[in-house]
Amino acid sequence: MTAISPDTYTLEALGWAEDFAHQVTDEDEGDRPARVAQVHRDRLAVLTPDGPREVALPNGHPSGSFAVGDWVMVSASQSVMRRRLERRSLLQRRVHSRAGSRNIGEYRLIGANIDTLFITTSCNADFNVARLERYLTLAHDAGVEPVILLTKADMAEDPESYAIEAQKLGRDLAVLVLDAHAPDVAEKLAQWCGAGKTVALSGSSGVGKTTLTNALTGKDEATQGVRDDTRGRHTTTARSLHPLPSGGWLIDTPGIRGLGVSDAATGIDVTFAEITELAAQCKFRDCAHVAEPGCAVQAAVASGEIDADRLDRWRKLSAEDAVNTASSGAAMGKGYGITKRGKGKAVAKQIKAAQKHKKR
Ligand SMILES: Nc1nc2c(ncn2[C@@H]2O[C@H](COP(=O)(O)OP(=O)(O)O)[C@@H](O)[C@H]2O)c(=O)[nH]1
Ligand SMILES: [Mg+2]
Ligand SMILES: [Zn+2]
Repeated sequence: MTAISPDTYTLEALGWAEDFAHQVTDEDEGDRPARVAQVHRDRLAVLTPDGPREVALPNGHPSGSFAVGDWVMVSASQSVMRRRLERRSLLQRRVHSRAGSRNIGEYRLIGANIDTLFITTSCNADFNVARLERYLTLAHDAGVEPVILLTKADMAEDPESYAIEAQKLGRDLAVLVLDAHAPDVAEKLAQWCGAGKTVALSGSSGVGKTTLTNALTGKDEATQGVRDDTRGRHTTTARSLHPLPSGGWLIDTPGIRGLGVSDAATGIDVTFAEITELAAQCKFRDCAHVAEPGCAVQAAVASGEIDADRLDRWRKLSAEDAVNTASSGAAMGKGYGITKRGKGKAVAKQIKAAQKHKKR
C-alpha cells in the first residue's frame, strides 16, 4: 500500500474543515493547503485539489516532525512546504529507549488528524481488557475517537460475551462484533468512514487488520506490512493516506502494536473516566485509592459499582505511565527530538470531553 492516489479531490473530500480553515491568515497569502500523504526524508508527498504533488522541506523543518494526515500550507507553485497547521489529533508512539540512545523522550509520529482509531482484537485468546485499555489510552491521549472491533465472530461460540466485556471499558464506546470476511463489513464501518473522515487500524498481529483494510479499500493486499524498499533507504516510510470508496481516508499504521504508555495521563483519565470522576470526591486530593480514609473510589469498589480488577489495571497503567514519563527527555526538560509538548490542543479537547462526561 505505497502508491499515492492519482485522483483529484476537493479540499473537503481530503478532510479540510473549519478548524483548519480558521488557521489560515493573511500571512499565508498565495499559499495553498495540502494534505500529507507520505513523509520522506527530504520532502513530503501531498494531495491537493490539483492532484498529488511533492513538496520540498525548507531548512528547520525535519521530516520527523510531520505525520501522514497533516495539513500543511504549500507555496503557490505547490513545490515548497511553508508551514504545518495545528492538528486536530496526533497518534504517536514513544521511541524505545536504548542504552546510549539520543532518542530518549522522542516520539515517532504515527498519523495526524485521524478521526477514528479502530482498535481490533478477536473473539478468542487475543482478547485482553488490559491491552484494550492501553489502546484506548493511546487513542484518548491523541484526541482520536476509539471504536473496538471484535473480529472472528464467525469462529467463536459466544461472540456477544466479548462484546459485553469490551462495552464495560467505556460508557459511550462503540463496540462491533464482526466477521472480517463478511461482505457487509464496509457497510458496518461506514459511519466512521464517510467523506473526508480519517481512520486508522490498530491491534495485534493476526487479528484481521489486513482483512479489514481490504474490506474498506476494496483492494486486495495479501502482504503484511509492505515495505517501501524501492528507494533502497530505510528512512522512507511506507505509511500512507489511502482513499476509501466511502469517501474517507485510511492511514496504515504498522507502528501501533504492543505499546507502552508514557506521558499519557490525559488518556488514562479519559479511558478510566468513572475512576477519574470519583477521584474528585476523595477526601485527599492526592488519594491513591488504596486504603485512605474517605476514598470515594474504594467506596465504589466496596459497593460493586467499580470492578476491583479495573481499579487494579488503572493503578498498574498509571504507575507505568509515571515511571516512563519520569524517564523521558520531555520530563527532564531536555527537549530531545519531538516531545509531546506541542500537543496542547488535543489534550485540551480531551479534558473538555472528560469534564463534559463529569457533568452528566
Ligand atoms: N474466520 C475469520 N478469519 C479471519 C477474520 N479476520 C481475519 N481472519 C483471518 O485471520 C488471519 C489473519 O488476518 P490478517 O488480516 O492478516 O491479520 P493482521 O495480522 O491483523 O493483518 C487471516 O488468515 C485472515 O483470513 C474473521 O473475522 N473471521
Ligand atoms: Mg496485516
Ligand atoms: Zn481515593
